[in-house]
Amino acid sequence: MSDLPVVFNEIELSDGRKLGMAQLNAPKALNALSLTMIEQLLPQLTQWATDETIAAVWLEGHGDKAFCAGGDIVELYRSMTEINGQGDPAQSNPYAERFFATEYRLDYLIHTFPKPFIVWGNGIVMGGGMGLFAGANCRVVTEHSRLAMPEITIGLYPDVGGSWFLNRMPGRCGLFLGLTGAQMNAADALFVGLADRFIAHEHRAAVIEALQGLTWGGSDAACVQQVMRQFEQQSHAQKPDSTVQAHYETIQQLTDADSALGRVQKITAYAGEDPWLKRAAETLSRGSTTSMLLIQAQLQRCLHNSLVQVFQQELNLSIQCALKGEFSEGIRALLIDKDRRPRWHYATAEQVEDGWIDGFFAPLWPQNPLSDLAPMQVKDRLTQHNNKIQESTR
Ligand code: QUE
Repeated sequence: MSDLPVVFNEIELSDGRKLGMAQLNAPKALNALSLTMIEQLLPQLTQWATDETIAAVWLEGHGDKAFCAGGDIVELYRSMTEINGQGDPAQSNPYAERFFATEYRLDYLIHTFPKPFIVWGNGIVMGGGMGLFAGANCRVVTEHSRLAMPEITIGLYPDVGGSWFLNRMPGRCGLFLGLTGAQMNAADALFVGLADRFIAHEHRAAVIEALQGLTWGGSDAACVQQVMRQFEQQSHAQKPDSTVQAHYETIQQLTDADSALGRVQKITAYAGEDPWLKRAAETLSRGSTTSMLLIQAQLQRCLHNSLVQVFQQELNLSIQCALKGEFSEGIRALLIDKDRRPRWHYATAEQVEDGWIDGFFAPLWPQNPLSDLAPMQVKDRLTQHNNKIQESTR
């Protein structure tokens, strides 16, 4: 097996074109996204996007445990402490800027990818992994899928497009999932619109073979869907029930309050016996008091923003989080010292001052580093289209 952090392959299809395959290859770290992985993925996926010999892309993780469990936050911790940490609060963090800006560029490319983009979301799909998953146009979940945005635990907020996709879930499910880091299964992901197909994991190799053997013609997207539909139909028996759907009314009640603080109080006061809701309430109550309010402010601010604006705003907010100390304290407690006793900036959500939260939204740059973000150029799409017509009339 290869030692490269992302393994790329191009496998031949029956019409002479190829399927571009990318495998995250850090199974011991649950395929957590490192800057190296991001910087390999971005140029290769960009090339595949315009390469006419590539019909579709397949993204997966090595091993059975995880597609991708998050970002390489230990390396971010180093950038926040060893380099900047002594003395005055840091004014900038070039490593974090490079990490988040490139990660969001990659996430955005997947959201706007001009051909079928299949993500095999088996096992853990969390944080940074959700960023790679949520934007794809063919998102597969399996009986092992566990999806979550658990950033409240580490003093961050649901980034990687979370400010976009949480706002697009039924009712206040996105707010609840973002505040509590609650885990979703495959059926939950389908219910909240985060996944497109349920396919049992045992079919993975057969799905790839079916794509290889497929008689491609007409729309590539429709060809891919035909294969996916066929395997989804064979997987029905293994599909779990949706926990989120079962608790929908409770989620609506627990999040129905007049203020951000009121919603935190209502969820954490949950006194029922359901283990999933109990765990959600506990994760929130132990989470960063700053994140509790930051998450709600961010979702509100992003409600009517474009996807480009959302990634630009997330970049600003993530770097502010990297500068203000709550994020590094969360990583320290969870992954560095492993004492699981973070000393949050404020002991309770009631004590958090408005000015502290407002400060996270202060623009860091006269021009956002993602100000050039745009879908693939119209002329590139036109070139693709014309090549296709030429080919079909040949
Ligand atoms: C909350 C989080 C993260 C987390 C745990 C939480 C997160 C993240 C990781 C993670 C996972 C696997 C790794 C790694 C980090 O864990 O964002 O280095 O190998 O990336 O409770 O937000």
